[in-house]
Amino acid sequence: MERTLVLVKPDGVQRGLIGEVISRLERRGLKLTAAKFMMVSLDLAKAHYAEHVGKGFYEPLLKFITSGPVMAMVWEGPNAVAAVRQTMGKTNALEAAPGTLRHDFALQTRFNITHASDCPENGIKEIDLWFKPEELVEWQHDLDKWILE
Ligand code: FUP
Repeated sequence: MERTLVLVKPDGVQRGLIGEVISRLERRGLKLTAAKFMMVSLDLAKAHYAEHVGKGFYEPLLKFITSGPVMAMVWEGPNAVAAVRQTMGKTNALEAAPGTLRHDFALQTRFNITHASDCPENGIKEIDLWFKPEELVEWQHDLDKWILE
């Protein structure tokens, strides 16, 4: 089953949206596999956003993601990466479809509430970066029989 890393970023935490994000992913039928509430070290932030080194928004992005606690999670399900990205909406909240988290709770790009892995390969890499293997919980999601074909 596919897994994806989801972060409720410092703006989402400060705005009291952890529950909203979790609730939407639960209602969607995805399965929570790991979660931790944590401060992000500069090293972790740099590793996570390595692809953006040198871009104009890189330094402000590092400052933002290390500015307060984040809720880091792993969610699992068929096509979990695409499903979660769909629930989040486009990176720039102004382009996010109505009903998506970013549309409903954000206006611009930096303060866009959540992060979610953008492809299955990055999902694997990011989960490896943020979680130790023993932090991933294997459990039976009994509702799967009403959600998964
Ligand atoms: P996403 O995969 O949706 O998180 O988006 P990106 O990996 O392209 O960007 C990572 C983060 O950088 C975004 F969530 C917000 C920030 N960003 C900006 O602040 N300005 C930009 O022009 C692009 C991204």
